[in-house]
Amino acid sequence: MFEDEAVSGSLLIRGASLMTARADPVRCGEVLLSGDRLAAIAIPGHATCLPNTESIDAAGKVVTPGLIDCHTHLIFAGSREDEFEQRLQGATYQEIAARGGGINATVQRVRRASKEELKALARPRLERFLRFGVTTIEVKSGYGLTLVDEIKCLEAIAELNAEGPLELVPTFLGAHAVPPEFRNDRDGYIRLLIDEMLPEIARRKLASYCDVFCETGVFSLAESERILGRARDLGLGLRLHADELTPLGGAELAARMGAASADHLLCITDAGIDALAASGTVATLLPGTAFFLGVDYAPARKLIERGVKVALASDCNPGTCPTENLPLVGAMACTQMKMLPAEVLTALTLNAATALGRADRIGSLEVGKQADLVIWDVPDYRHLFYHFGVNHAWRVIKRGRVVYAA
Ligand code: IZC
Ligand code: ZN
Repeated sequence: MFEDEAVSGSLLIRGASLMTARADPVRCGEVLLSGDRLAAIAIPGHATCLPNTESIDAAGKVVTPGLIDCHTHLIFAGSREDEFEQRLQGATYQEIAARGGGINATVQRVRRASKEELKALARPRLERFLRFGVTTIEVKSGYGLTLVDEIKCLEAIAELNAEGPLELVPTFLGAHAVPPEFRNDRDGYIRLLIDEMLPEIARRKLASYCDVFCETGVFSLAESERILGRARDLGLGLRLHADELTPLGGAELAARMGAASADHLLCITDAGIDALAASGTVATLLPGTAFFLGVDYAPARKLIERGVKVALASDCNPGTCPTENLPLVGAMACTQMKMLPAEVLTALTLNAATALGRADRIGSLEVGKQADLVIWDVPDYRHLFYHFGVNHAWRVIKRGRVVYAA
């Protein structure tokens, strides 16, 4: 996709402010990459003498871990600007879905698309993510809703992951909606999910996680529990679209089932917050969606103050958040949810890595971790969210290689 500046060997980044996501900012440090790993950090004047070390002068710039987007619906066909306009005129997301629009409108398009077409549609989206400093991205299926079409989407994710440079984490979201052919037999669709789709997808190792859209009119709390229980028995990790539009108790369910993440939480109750605080489940907030739907934001401050680990993600999808601009989502988290810039950066890196079960390998600048990082052309990390809506990424480095240069 881009010219490699460093194919292997060592790379030294000099003179930048470092935001490690683990410790306080380092004003002027150095980062040494060796192969695909971080070999040393913040040792000015030390590593420069290593032989065969290429170096990048990043004076006056900021280095952070590569951003991680832990909630996207990247595999889709078509677009839904008609619904966007209808919502501006007063229709709600649920009303549009009830008349056959919404998720099922995208399902019709995805079923007609081939795997190659889906991959071709996804590549420019991935490239936009990369240019905004995103180096790992969770991707859900969920617009196929038949065994064949869900496998087509999950295989597209696996093949895009193999192409690189972005790392993709696959999630099976067959429980995204009840497809039209099961409108009068929703239990039949749930049995299809549990008896056929989940076992086959687990057998083929096509998904790391199973997710469910737990929402009034979509999948109930009891249905969500049945589906997630089966997924857990098959060895999949769990995530949940929880308390997005109505307070159903999804956060409590996610916590009780040991889910990696409970997502959205616009309508989370105090009991839900307590349940998340008492569990290891990450709260993944998606302020771009609240912005795009024009609804109230999730209670980020309350979650943080009660000790819940908060991640932020884009929710990139054609219905409720068509964007790849993850730093802009971070700016929304600041201005609309009063998260501080440092909290936002942690939410977009280390906490997102935790939400994807990969915090041992990615999400912070630590010796031994994978060398995924971004050099931003800003004088201070707060500019990432303060000077909002534009792209500050100057170099994006994945597994030790420069994969994007501004
Ligand atoms: O296509 O509307 N909320 N899933 C759950 C979505 C939004 C995506 C869509
Ligand atoms: Zn979603």
